[in-house]
Amino acid sequence: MSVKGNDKKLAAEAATDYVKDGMTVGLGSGSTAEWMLKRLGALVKDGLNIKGIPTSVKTESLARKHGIPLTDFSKTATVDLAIDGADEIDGQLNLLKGGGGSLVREKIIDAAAEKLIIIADQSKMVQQLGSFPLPIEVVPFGWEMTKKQIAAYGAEPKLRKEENRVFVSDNGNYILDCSFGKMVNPESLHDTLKSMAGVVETGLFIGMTDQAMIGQNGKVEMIGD
Ligand code: ABF
Repeated sequence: MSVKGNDKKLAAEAATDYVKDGMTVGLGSGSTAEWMLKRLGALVKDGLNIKGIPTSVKTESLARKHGIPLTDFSKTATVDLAIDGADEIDGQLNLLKGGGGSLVREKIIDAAAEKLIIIADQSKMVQQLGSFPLPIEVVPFGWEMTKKQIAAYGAEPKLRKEENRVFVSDNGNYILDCSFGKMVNPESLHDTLKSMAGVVETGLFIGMTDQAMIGQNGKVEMIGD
């Protein structure tokens, strides 16, 4: 395994130390979160009593594969802890997420969590968010007009495709990947974008993260309290 892969694994496993018996756990998406799912599956086999709420259909099927019991918001109103990945993390633990296309359910679950821990390797840490194109989930109806509004605000939105077909999110929506460049004020950008007709959600997660576990060269740094 490459050091990089090992760093993601180390970060993910460090975060599972915060999972306690009886918790409802928000289960993140992405390759780092997959290490978390694997570890939680092993802990469940050893008797850990938790219920997971998955942030994507893919995470749901991985969680089932690892034997993690699942629940949903019709059965619980509390998420004790969410553990999730990110594409970019700045010094204030603001995040740019959605590279995997799961940003809407991720934000619903991460926002509902009493505590949000982000897991990543050092490559995700940035001074300013925005080098990674910002994923924005939009309603398919009139997406061309939504794209036009966003373009007028200074980004070249690209409709996300997968194997030459338009990518459709777990919620039946489209995703526009928007290169705004380095963001001076990500919170204000999010607010402006969110107010546009047709925008469902942006991949900017501002002020939501309690802690980050960052793997680097075989060690894990914990940021936040
Ligand atoms: C997910 O983690 C997404 O928001 C983001 O795109 C992804 C990062 O993936 P990885 O852990 O594979 O780098 O939460």
